[in-house]
Amino acid sequence: MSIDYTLYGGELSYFTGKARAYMRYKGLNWQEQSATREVYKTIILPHIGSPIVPVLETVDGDYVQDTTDIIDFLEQRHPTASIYPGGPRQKLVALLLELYGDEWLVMPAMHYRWSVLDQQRDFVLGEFGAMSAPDESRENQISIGEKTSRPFRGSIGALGITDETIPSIERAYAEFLMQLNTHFTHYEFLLGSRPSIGDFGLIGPLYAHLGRDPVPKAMMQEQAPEVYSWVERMNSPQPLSGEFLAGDEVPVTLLPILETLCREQLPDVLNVIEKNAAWLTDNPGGSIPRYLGMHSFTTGGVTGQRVIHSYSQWMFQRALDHYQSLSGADKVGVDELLHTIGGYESMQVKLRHPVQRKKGQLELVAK
Ligand SMILES: N[C@@H](CCC(=O)N[C@@H](CS)C(=O)NCC(=O)O)C(=O)O
Repeated sequence: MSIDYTLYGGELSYFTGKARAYMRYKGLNWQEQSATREVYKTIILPHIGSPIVPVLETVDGDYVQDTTDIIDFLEQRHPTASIYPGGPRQKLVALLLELYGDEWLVMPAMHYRWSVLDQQRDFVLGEFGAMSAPDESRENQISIGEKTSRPFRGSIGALGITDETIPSIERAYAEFLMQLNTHFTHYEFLLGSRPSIGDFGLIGPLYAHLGRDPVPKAMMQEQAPEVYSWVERMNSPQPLSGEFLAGDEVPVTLLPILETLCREQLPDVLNVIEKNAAWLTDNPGGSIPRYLGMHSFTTGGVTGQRVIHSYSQWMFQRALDHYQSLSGADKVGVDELLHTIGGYESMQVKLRHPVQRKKGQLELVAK
């Protein structure tokens, strides 16, 4: 029997974990292939133009890059058991938590992979080497991983992970783990017994890095065993099963996490939007560089500098478009939630320059 989809990625990759969990939940006819040097050279670079994973290939020879686009492409083809809740509150929460997993939890994920490398060196470097060269000996994989992981290792300062911010990143992550652990003592997934796009956003950081690399995995198992069980559920789901909570309910156990998201991440995203708009005003019709210099951010009460990731606007726009399409009782219900979690003001932003992705490039353009 031919395979409908191939996902090129790796067990160690943040975003491959997100797409993989989704494809398993949908019960698709698919396979995963390691993004070896050969795959980068013959498939990823020619079709995507940049060395990035994961990439989805269809049996018809279509290629999709970016987990959000991969998921939406597959959702259209396989709509049964949609991972987008129908209720306006739940849908907003799911989209915001996808944004949080994709763009904010990258800090603890990269910190607990690279700042503690001395305690998990052979595992982490060996995994990089195993993805590029699965047939090499472990010893050779470690030395290959030493080279191929350099761009990732070298990026942590730009992500805001420095001696000054590390204690606050650790504090914020410990608090998040505890809050999520409380949530998962009551619920199977974020919004009931069915995983939503929010669950798939969170599994990115919480599997490959924080739930698999030895140091943070031990921490999760010890401090947040219910979160660890959720990671296992996400990786071996009962396909197409479960329901979202009735009555568009947002569990109170998610509120503290959403409050942190609104307080810490949304100011960062709003500043990205300003920077993107200024760039587009100066460069009409241009493709916004992926990184636009550095800006301040605050986590765990401490302020640092991190890269301005232009892409964050595109992710946030998904939540914003949903919110700004609401009216009547739906809007009233969502506004009540936004006031509770401190996100109301941020969601009133008017975009001077909405952005979109263009096939064949990673840089965003004006819509
Ligand atoms: N937003 C993208 C990001 C993909 C991504 O950042 N992949 C990492 C590995 S997990 C990578 O290949 N990064 C290289 C790069 O960003 O150039 C997605 O959802 O797929």
